[in-house]
Amino acid sequence: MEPTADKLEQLLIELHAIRQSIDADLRGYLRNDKKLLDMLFDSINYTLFSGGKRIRPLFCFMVGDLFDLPRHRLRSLGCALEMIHTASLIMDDLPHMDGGKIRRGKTANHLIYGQDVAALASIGLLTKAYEIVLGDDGIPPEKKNTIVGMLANVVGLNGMVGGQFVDLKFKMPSVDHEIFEYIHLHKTAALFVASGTAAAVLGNAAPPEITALETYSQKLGFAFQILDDILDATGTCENLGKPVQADAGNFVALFGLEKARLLVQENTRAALDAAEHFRDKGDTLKLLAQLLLKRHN
Ligand code: GRG
Repeated sequence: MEPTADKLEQLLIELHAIRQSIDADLRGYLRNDKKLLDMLFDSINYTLFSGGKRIRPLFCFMVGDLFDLPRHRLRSLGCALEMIHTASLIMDDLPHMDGGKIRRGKTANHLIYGQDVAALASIGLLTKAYEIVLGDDGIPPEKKNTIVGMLANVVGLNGMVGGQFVDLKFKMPSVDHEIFEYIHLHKTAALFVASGTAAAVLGNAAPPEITALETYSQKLGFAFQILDDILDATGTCENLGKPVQADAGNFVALFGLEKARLLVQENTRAALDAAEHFRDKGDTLKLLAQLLLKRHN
């Protein structure tokens, strides 16, 4: 199904408004009242407000809508997801990790603030994510435990840290399809899954609804990362905000453009099918999937 231009336009306008409120909330959570820490906060804010698309909190809000959850109930969770994502980008760019020099068209954090400060900014931001969910009086205690557990799990050994480890330590030619899938599912798709399922927990979703959201977000997250690899191999530096073909372990380099495009299609189709579970209410999820896969950066 091709969405109408009208519907996409409407969603874009809505996403823009949500993005502005997320930014305002993030600024509120990251107010610094200690002069001594100015440089650390500058480093955090530099990357946190450098033009991220805010996809994870946006997705979390879309899921909240499925369960008629008022947006303010998702404020801490949405911001926590963006903090985790930003922490991972700052760490990923460090020289002993992926060694990125440019992120979103701007000089990488550590090249401005130093590796020591960037590492602390990443850990500080990551910890803040747990803190703000734990400190949210609007979330019942038993749900807080579940959600913070989900966030810790997605970051930890069986999540992004594990995915990054495999990405760093298994290089061509030993990377097969299975290893590649592990990396993408853990580095990227897992945070999409946590964004959808944690919002669903807050919305008192039933187990089959959580399962449908898990499938939707995992397939979408996987397609999103493969598309990232396609853009990396075929896009322009201007569009991407980073040098093209930077990653030697890029899916396109390993398996070719045709296979990569096919995988994006297959996984998007599977995400759209999973959204069917929500009938008419799932239409926004379908639109979001189609929007994300039309992106050029
Ligand atoms: C400190 C949380 C934490 C993890 C440590 C460094 C690391 C382990 C993991 C790296 C994970 C990583 C950088 C995955 C890439 C995910 C990805 C596709 C990023 C681009 O997402 P977009 O397009 O970015 O949403 P914007 O710029 O819009 O925010």
